[in-house]
Amino acid sequence: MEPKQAATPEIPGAPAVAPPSPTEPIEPVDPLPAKPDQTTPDTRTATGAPTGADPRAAGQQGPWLTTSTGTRLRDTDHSLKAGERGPTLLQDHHLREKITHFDHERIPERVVHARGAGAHGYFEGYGTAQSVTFAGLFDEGRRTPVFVRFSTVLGSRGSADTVRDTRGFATKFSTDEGVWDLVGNNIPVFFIQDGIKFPDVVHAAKPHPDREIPQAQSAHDTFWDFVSLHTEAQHHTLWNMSDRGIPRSYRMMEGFGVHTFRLTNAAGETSLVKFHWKPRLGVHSLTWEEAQLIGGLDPDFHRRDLADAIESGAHPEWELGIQVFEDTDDQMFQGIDLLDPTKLVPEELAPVQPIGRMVLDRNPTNFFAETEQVAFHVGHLVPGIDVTDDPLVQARLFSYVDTQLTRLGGPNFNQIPINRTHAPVNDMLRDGFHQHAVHAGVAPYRPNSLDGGCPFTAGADLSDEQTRAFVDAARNVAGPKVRAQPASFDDHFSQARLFWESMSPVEQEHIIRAYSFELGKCYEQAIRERQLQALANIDPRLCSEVATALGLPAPEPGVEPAAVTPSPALSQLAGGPWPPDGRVVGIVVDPDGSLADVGEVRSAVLSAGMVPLVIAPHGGKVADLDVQRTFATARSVELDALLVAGSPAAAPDALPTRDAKAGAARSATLDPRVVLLLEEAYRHAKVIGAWGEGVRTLTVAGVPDHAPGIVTGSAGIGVLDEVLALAGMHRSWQRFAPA
Ligand code: HDD
Repeated sequence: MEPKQAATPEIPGAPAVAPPSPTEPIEPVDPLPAKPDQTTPDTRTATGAPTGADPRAAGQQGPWLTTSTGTRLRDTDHSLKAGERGPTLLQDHHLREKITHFDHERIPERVVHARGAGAHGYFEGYGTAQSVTFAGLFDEGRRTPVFVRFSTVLGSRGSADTVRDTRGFATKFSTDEGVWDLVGNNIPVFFIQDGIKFPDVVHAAKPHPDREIPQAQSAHDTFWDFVSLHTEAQHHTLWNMSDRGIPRSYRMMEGFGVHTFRLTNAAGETSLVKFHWKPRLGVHSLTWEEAQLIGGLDPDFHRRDLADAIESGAHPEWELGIQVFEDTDDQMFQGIDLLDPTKLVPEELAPVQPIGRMVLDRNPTNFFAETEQVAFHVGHLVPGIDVTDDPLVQARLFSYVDTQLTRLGGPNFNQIPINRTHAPVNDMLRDGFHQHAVHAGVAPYRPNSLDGGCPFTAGADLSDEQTRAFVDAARNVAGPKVRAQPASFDDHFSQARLFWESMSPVEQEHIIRAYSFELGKCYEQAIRERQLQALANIDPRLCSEVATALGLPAPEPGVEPAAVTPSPALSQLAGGPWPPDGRVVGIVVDPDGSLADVGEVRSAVLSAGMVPLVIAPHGGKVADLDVQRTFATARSVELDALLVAGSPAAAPDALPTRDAKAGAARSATLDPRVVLLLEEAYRHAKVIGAWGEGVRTLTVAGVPDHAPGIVTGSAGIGVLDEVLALAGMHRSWQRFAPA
């Protein structure tokens, strides 16, 4: 009989694939059955549950305390000793197992992005991406499970959430065709153009190696030494100095794939794209003072915010969109090099086209098992999505697998539950530390005839989702082997200027203050001066304002500031009002005053999808209201808006106020901690509402009742309605002093 030939894949531009040897079997069959003397262990989870049981329930089986091998135990509080007062015996295998396991509970933290928080959810395609990609996950209405991990970059696992830093935004899509990881950030550009410099930028940004300080921040000499010498980092650094570096919430951040990716459609045509996540709640930030205070008051602020929002049903949501570019030979778009990861493409030039949405609706059950062990990799791609020759992503393709080998202890990290694909796996990878699969058959190689030729390479019909394979989009590549970069990578300032010019005055003012703070923390004069030179090249006013704050002369620009057209989409103040979901509203009450309306207002806040926190002098209950915060535990930075329903008098142990004279007058009638709440909420331009006795509280605390964002009235619900309308803009921006 004539042997059958496997179909040769027809990939446009790709070299012909050699047909298999005529003697190689090509009909799919199962691997050879086990021999009569071979039995596979029962398929059970790591803790003894039959597979198929809910893996989340499999962590603990049965009611009894056992050893790790399931032997029931009678005592776990006393080690086995030679007499009650005698030494412990080496024989105590339970003691040794318990302590040994504990000794090895920690794994190395991620070298960057060590501090993070994760959540499960789903991605739903709109069916609008078909003209550019055949990847099935974008099909209309198709839901794909996702796991997202948000992170800071620089800090250790235990560092504070609200530091000034880039945020990681990594999404694992468990598609029917394999895992796709979109490992992005909340900033669309990167510090370096070539991945070979990643160790340099990270070493510069991490704490100084001699004293291991400062933790989780860029306000130190080595960071500014590097970015001022290495001016391609200036654009990303400017984003970090903007309010993007201190997000209000992970739920209120944009995400970016940063690199340009290459998509292939069912006709085999390719396009270049940039991925954008757009949060439904808008993009919002903390003020720098809030970020610093929260770092001490609640270092877990972002982690808590994400988990609380999901638990309360305020499920965070993003729309995924793409900017699409023609896949030209030069891979340029209107003078912007699409392979340069320090450049963005303004949305006004290439609109972001929505292709699906993502909802995060489930918190992890176990932080270590899921958020810590999740392993992202930019090379986890699915048919229809490919990378480009961007030299940054090329290096990343190596780094992510490599780092997991150490971090997760071997090459089988994709078998850890959180990393397991939802697609069938037949990979010919074998053995290694922590191998969980019991592979049958004798021929984990190709070609073979002993396992019936299995596994087979997949088909080339791009429209057949059941058989199609991942396609390396074919491109012509030619050139001398050099360590070099194109001249188009040499412009380091024009896009930084574009970003600066696109900011509103209040955002520009925040940027000036951020540079003034960070450079003010540097010790080396030469570094400050060099960074001022870089700022002069971005914008002379930015430079001179920061120079004034540092007490240094402002240098002349070394390059002619580029003429740029601002991109309004880059400002966080563009758009709105935004939905208030999951925002936190404090309600100050006076147990001895009128509590009329408070219950009704609290319910209305809840109905609006927000979180009401009743704040009172003491815990427990005030009338029939549960108290969530006392004056000792409440701080305005936790709140998005503040309502004042009463005028609580000073308690005997109230804290002294800053201004002794004014303080004495106020504290006679008002608790100074309420004054502090109001002062801070006012300074941070939060919406404040008051009714009844609360109006007097504002007056006594010195809050101007006609200022923008201050709402007063006689009835709580009327005040609340106005407060909610204003809170949709995040802050009362007019209250910040104009620049
Ligand atoms: Fe990276 C982690 C994002 C450049 C090497 N990176 C990591 C994470 C995110 C990013 C979000 C955390 C993933 C998680 O939550 O587990 N990285 C980026 C972006 C980059 C980028 C958006 C540029 C566009 N990264 C980059 C380069 C290299 C790395 C150029 C190395 C050549 N990144 C790593 C890493 C990490 C990592 C060392 C640490 C932990 C991990 O991978 O799993 O391999």
